[in-house]
Amino acid sequence: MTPGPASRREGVGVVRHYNLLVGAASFLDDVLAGLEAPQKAIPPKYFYDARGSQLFDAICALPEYYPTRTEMAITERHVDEIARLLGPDVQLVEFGSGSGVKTRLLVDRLEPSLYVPIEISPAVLREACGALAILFPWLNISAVVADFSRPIRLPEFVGIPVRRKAVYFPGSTVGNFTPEEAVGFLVGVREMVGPGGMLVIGVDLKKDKRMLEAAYDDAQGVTAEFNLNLLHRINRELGGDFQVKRFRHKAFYDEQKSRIEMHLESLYSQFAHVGGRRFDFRPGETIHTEISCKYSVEEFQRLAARARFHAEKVWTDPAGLFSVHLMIAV
Ligand code: AVI
Repeated sequence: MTPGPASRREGVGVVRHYNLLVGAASFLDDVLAGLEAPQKAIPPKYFYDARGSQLFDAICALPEYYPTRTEMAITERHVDEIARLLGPDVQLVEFGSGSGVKTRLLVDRLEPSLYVPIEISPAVLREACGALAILFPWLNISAVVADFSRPIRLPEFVGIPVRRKAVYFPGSTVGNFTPEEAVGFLVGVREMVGPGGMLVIGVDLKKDKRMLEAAYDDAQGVTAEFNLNLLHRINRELGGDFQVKRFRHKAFYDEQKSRIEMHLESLYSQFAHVGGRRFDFRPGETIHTEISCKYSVEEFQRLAARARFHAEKVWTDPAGLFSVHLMIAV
């Protein structure tokens, strides 16, 4: 371990790119398997092609979609404390880094010795890293294209002083896993950071059903476009022939399961072809595209404890809409 400079800003960073997507199940295989199931379903990771990522950024700016601005406000307010608790010479791994806008605040204060964004869309990752390298020329970046809904083994990043590994997982993306899947994911995070490693994670909180449903079915129809883009993507990339106008976006809050569900609902009796196969739809039949689980602070802490994360600190906004947790791997 060599001591870092007083401020990393004096140095010049290096940007490296790694692709761990090789060998992953293909879009076509997942779509075919999903459309053959009794409840048709497509994994939400396929939302994020270039168009889907743009639409997601537009969702984050919608008046109804409170999570992004609320989480940003919490982070802005407590970023100094977060940076102090994480300490110096941190290897900061971010899951689902997207456009990288949320990261800037933390990178600026923390000055990590290495920043490792993990993102499924290579184009989005490349653009985000380009922008970060301009803003923070001193920052070492090892950018990883990978699907974090499956276990990931990161390469060893040598030659950079690291006192602690930390994972940053903002946006309540953990809510897109079922609680059981979330525990499995957190076990993987724990193995990645090792004992004493940290996790800073954004978690959306339970609240009024109307507010939740508005956030996932906005008045401008951006979330509807985001959801329907999956069918356009299948048509574009897999030669599918979905008549997208014959489907509608459907989002509702299931209070029993404490989760938003998003579906694409067939408006008519119809069929579509993908990969040479025909898929039939009854009127009202849906393709399940996403869940977004909501937790109380205590529920999430109990869930993380199952993956042996100790809840060190939690911050929420005054209205109790969203939470940011700092957790330590025990
Ligand atoms: C990325 N994820 C946390 C978003 C959410 O709120 O579950 C995705 C999203 N889907 C519709 N709107 C936003």
